[in-house]
Amino acid sequence: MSAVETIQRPSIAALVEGVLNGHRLHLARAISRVENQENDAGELLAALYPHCGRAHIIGVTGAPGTGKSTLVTALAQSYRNAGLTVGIVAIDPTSPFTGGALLGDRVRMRSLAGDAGVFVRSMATRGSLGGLSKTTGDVVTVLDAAGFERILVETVGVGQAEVEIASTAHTTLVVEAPGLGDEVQAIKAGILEIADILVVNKADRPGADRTIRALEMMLEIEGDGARYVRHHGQLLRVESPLEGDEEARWKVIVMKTVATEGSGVEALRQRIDAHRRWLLESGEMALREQLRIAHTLENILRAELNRRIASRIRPGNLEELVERIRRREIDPYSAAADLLAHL
Ligand SMILES: Nc1nc2c(ncn2[C@@H]2O[C@H](COP(=O)(O)OP(=O)(O)OP(=O)(O)O)[C@@H](O)[C@H]2O)c(=O)[nH]1
Ligand SMILES: [Mg+2]
Repeated sequence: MSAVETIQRPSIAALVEGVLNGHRLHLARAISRVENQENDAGELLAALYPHCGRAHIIGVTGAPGTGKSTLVTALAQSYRNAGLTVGIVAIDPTSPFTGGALLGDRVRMRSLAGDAGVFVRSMATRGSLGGLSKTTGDVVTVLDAAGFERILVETVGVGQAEVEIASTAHTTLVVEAPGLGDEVQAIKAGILEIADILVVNKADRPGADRTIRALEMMLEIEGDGARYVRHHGQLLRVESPLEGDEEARWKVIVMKTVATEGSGVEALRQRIDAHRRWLLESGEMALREQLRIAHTLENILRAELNRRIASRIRPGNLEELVERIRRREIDPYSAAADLLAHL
């Protein structure tokens, strides 16, 4: 490798050292390598992983246009004022054909530009079908290793993948806004149950109080104890130590914000911090960590299996197999078993 190539493409060791020492260029490159799923991304992540586990990860999800990016920016500023460093990962749902929202997010987040205590990364969802959850988790791993104390992950709560990402955070905010129709979007999308904190943003808009009342009513109907429903991954089932303990459980409440003006944001940050303290004191943090780890492991296994299966199927072979199944010469179950047997 020539000297120029070495500069353009630092070794894993150099990248790891750069990330751990907070060099932004190395951090950006490490994230790119992870995001593009380059061959040595696994090696890079393995080297960074032992330095992880210090960040508090906050998922922010909700219907399109509820003000998530604005709120994330305002929360980041609030954390900066409190002396904490912040990493931001925004999953950009922009269709591959337009590419517009990325710029919008960047413009809004410009107020944080030039601050060494903040790192913002927008991720395109295109090309990562099925792997979005893994890639996001990997980018969070890099930011965690780099020492960011709070990591905010913005996803649009529309699909299973986005909901999954949000629900693997330590604290999950579900953002709602008035004026998006009569229905409460979070209820419609079925994402209410992943919320640790419900936020009604755009509280300056007409109908805000009605939205708040609707959510509070939902919380009452949903009743107590429902907070534990999500505590099972596919590989792991965990039981909350607080199951059935009314007094000790976390109370989901509805909070009001006007993200554009920053009002209510300070109180929201304090509520997030209260949730973090509750997680630590109640023993729930260990539980969420178990789930996060199980989730990570599942994602890695799935990605690796996919890679191996793809490498077993030579171009043209799949078509041939499909054709044989179509002619009823073989069934898809036996065909899959055959392919897997060769792994
Ligand atoms: N009136 C009012 N407008 C707001 C508030 N928060 C955000 N907005 C505006 O709402 C629009 C959407 O805000 P974003 O922060 O991009 O919303 P988002 O949820 O991130 O949008 P997507 O990522 O596209 O789903 C922007 O024009 C914001 O300026 C608020 O509290 N009040
Ligand atoms: Mg956004």
